[in-house]
Amino acid sequence: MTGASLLPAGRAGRPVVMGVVNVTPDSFSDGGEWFRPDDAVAHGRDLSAQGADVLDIGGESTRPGAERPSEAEELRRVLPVVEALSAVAPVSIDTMRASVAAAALDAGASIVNDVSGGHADPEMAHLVAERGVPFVAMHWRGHSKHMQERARYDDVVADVCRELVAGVEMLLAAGIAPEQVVLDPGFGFSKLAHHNWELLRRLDEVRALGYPVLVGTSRKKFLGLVGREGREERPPLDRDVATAVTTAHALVHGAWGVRVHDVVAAVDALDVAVALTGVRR
Ligand code: PMM
Repeated sequence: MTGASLLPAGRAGRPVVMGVVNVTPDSFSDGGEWFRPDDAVAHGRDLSAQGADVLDIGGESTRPGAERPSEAEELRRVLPVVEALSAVAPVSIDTMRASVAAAALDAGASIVNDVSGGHADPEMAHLVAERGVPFVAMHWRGHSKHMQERARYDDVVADVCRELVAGVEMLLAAGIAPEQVVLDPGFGFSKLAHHNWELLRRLDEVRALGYPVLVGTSRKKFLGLVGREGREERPPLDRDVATAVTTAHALVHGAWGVRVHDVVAAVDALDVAVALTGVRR
């Protein structure tokens, strides 16, 4: 049986702009900046006022090598922020734990964003099916501690697409409705710089799987390496211009949404891309 998709739409012909609210001490680009709940809530309000259509709240850093917080600690970080920001904008909960997703949905979140695509916690797909909410399923090959050892592909786009399709089959078998599924190729997760570029270049092949696609390139390492041969990589906070270029590219290649830290830059880039190309969502 199919029903209506509960996925939000972007404004003014833009894809959905998902603003990142990391309630973590150790995320790679903004770790610690919004760790206090009041700061995270104020930041989310700012992102919403700047044009974010969804606020993506996470309490676990997924930077390469990161240690996982306990479940209790993750809940402590995200719940007050989810509760406060759900009154401001639609909220997605960025978690790999079904228990955290359940508590966040109870607190007002309306989308689950799981960087493991339901693979890290066997309860996740059942929970999402039961709640009937949209689910962002990202391409994933293992927890952050070891993920970069798994960045080996024959053809990164074909391999990622095949693994995404296998993941969707598992989600649908658990009872998730296909119209609630969003796919994400997982930029930077078990990917080297050239893998990320190839996935961006061939985003149409990910689109061709028939599901809405979320692009999460914001401030990632490969954007800090570009044009820096022989010099240090650009630090995360200096990657927003590069991110904006990939954001415009995501629109032109049919992405449903972009997950970004700098919402002002993303909205600007999308408006320019719409005006320039005539492509709208
Ligand atoms: N990247 C991060 C965290 N969550 N979720 C999705 N769906 N896609 C991503 O690419 C993604 C994500 C890591 O970035 P951050 O530490 O800056 O939040």
